Amino acid sequence: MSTMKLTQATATPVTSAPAPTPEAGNASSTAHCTTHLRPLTCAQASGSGSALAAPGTFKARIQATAPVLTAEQLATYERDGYLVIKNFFPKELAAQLRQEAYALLCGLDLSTHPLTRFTTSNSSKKGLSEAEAEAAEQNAKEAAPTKPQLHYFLESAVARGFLFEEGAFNEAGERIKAKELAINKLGHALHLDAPPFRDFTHTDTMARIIADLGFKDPVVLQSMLIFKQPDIGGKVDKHRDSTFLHTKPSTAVGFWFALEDCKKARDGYPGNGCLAFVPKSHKDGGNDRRFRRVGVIAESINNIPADQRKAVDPTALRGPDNSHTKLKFFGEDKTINTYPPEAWIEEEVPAGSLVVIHGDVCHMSSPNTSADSRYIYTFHVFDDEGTQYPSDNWLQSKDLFKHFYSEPTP
Ligand SMILES: O=C(O)CCC(=O)C(=O)O
Repeated sequence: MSTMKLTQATATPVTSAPAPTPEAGNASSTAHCTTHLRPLTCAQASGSGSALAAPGTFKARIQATAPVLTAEQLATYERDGYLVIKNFFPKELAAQLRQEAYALLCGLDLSTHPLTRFTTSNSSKKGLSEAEAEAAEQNAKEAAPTKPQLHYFLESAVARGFLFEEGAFNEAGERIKAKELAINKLGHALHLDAPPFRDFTHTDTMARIIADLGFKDPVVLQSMLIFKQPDIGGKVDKHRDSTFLHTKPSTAVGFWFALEDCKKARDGYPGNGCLAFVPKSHKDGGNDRRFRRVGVIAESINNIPADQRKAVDPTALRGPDNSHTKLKFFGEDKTINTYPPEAWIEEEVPAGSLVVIHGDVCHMSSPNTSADSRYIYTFHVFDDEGTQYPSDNWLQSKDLFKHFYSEPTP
């Protein structure tokens, strides 16, 4: 069994939070990572305080709360495969969570990091000349993660995984951005190991929304902070979440929260990386593509009784043995590349917005070449009732796939 040490957020309550300013070109500097934070109370989000600390099953909890989503919102989600709720939570809370996220970046210890990068760029060889295909293959080989980098990524299911932006490195492979401006995303267990994000995930309001969407026994699979760093924020290629979080039947849903304004390109401003969707594509039935483990396959979480999924010691969370695991794409998404550019609807949203994303809807986000960041927090759930979670999905965790509200905070 292999694990990574988790470190708790060390936010010092002080009064002011200076805006993060880059120290361009000085990659080793942490001079700007001096943000002090006010303590965060997510009670503002729902009036419920730390929801995980409250005992009671999901079913019992939602009985006491009224539906949050209107019939119209549910109809929009059913029709389009996504739902935008602008101003869902207070801007002040978005700003506080943004500070917490920044503090986590500042806490990154680079001394043991294998510099794993995150990229979704697809170099399909279709339509390329032989020379271009060869070059694409060579690039893919060079970009392929080393074994420690892959291991770090797999372990991020149960730990804090900081994944770098491609653009944070020069051609010689040297890091050219300060660490707090170099990380693409942080995942995938913030909903349990980072208290502000844990509380924000497990509010009564979120439980109710998840119930409104028809969930009977929701399980939080993963959570992420995506930073879309200024100038170098990588695009997220066209995809459907069911490629990565495959379940039978397909029940994965993403909840995506804007911690900053997400702005389209206009009047010379290049945009900071809005989400774009193909409405109704969740019903096109075109996706057989899956990102799967090969080699050692994890034990299916469906075979692990819920009461045994609990982490006794949250600093020693268990994942499977990832030491010989490889990851590969299988199958094809037959329709995602057939949608013309005008079918992709870009969604500009202010900080404090929630976007609900069906696991089968085609979506993407553009690169960020602006001077602004674009921080978001997101988590994904699937319905454990009547749903199989395959043991060869990339994301495996024996301890972290907890049932929403199933147990008190450790
Ligand atoms: O935030 C982004 O840029 C992309 C998010 C996304 O694609 C997802 O959460 O599935």
